[in-house]
Amino acid sequence: MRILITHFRAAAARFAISRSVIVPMLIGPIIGAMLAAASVAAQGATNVVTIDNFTFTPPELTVAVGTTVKWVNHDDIPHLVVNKDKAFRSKALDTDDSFSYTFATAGTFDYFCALHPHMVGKVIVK
Ligand SMILES: [Cu+2]
Repeated sequence: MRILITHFRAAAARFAISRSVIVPMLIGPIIGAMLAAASVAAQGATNVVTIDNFTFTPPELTVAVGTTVKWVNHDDIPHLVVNKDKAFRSKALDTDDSFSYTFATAGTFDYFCALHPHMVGKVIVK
């Protein structure tokens, strides 16, 4: 009987050790995934160009190659986002419509609104 209890205690001790190793192994990737999701969200927030009162804000945005930029129209009239060199062109964006473009190559991308050509902006991709 004594041998049995000793054996049980040893097994319990092993279980405690293995649990202290396994739990961080399971939680680590979960926390990592949460941090990765948070950093993607933060990056997304900085890559939005808003259209308000016939103005692109920010008028000039610098991003890394591979970044997606999203334009959101907050005006109550339509606007377009058209690259001067025809790399991208949105459809007419109604209120709260958005247009996204992923910049795969470095360069300076000047753009304007096809309906209101005095509205201009620029994305610099490095
Ligand atoms: Cu416009």
